[in-house]
Amino acid sequence: MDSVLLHQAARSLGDAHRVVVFTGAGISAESGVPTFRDDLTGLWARFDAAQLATPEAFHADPDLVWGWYEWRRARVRRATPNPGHRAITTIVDRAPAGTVVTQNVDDLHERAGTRAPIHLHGSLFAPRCVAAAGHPATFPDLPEGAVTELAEGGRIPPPRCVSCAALVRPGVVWFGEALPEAALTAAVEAAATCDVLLTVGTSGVVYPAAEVPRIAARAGATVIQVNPEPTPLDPVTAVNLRGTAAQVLPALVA
Ligand code: BV8
Repeated sequence: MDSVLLHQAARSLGDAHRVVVFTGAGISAESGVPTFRDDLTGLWARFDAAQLATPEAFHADPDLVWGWYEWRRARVRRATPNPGHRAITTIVDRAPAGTVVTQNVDDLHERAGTRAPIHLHGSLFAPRCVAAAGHPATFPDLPEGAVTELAEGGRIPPPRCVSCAALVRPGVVWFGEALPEAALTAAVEAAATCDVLLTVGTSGVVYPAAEVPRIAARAGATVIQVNPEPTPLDPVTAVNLRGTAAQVLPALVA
């Protein structure tokens, strides 16, 4: 890792009053949670995640899609935050005004001590009823064994909502669905008014979330990127740190 760039990024973060950290699936990769564009394994190998993460897929085969999300929930439950998550908690705690905006549906930022991250795409841990009201669904969690037996994925019938008996669905934002208005508004407001935006582990191709770092750049913020690969965010990045989250981020708070 280029020590001059690291020093430049650490200084920008240290001088900033308002800091936004924008994360994608790559921040959880070193916790063992596959990224969205990693090849899926086992039964899921024959599916494309973006095909499964749609209302149409759930409507066509609710047991398959619910099974996929239960498999992912079980994997996240077994995962632990990595040094990258913990460094992000330190970065936002040190800033006078720090905000985490995540595209991820896992709870690893929360488990690393980050308070109230903005979840643009919902959460694996907030299933809801499919009825229009979309009221939170309460239902017994599947016994851990039930999902690990399907470790490489398999059909699990979704539970029924206890208050209206409609199907329960994952509490995530699928492709073709609108993002939660309050979350998107808060993320755009934070990006438009920050001094530094640190983007970590995102391919920057899923919209409207991918607008967030671009809004910050247009508003004159310094954009710092942490990613082992080039991304479409390179042109709006002032300091490009080519490396993984768990390697680079701790060096920014050392
Ligand atoms: C909507 C929840 C309208 C579900 C997800 C404008 C232009 C083009 C297309 C569109 C557009 N507007 C809308 C669209 C369509 C679509 C879209 O963006 N398609 C893309 C694919 C072209 N968007 C939508 O459908 C959105 N809805 O616009 O609705 C509307 C409006 C009003 C009313 C009705 C409708 C909804 C999008 C949300 C989809 N849901 N997740 C689930 O998780 O199952 S998105 C999904 O992708 C995940 O949340 C994921 O986080 C997200 C983005 O991917 P990344 O996080 O970037 O992950 P990825 O795997 O791609 O990349 C990982 C990166 O990490 C890589 O760069 C890699 O190099 C790096 N990395 C790997 N290891 C590490 C690392 N980095 C650091 N350290 C490491 N160790």
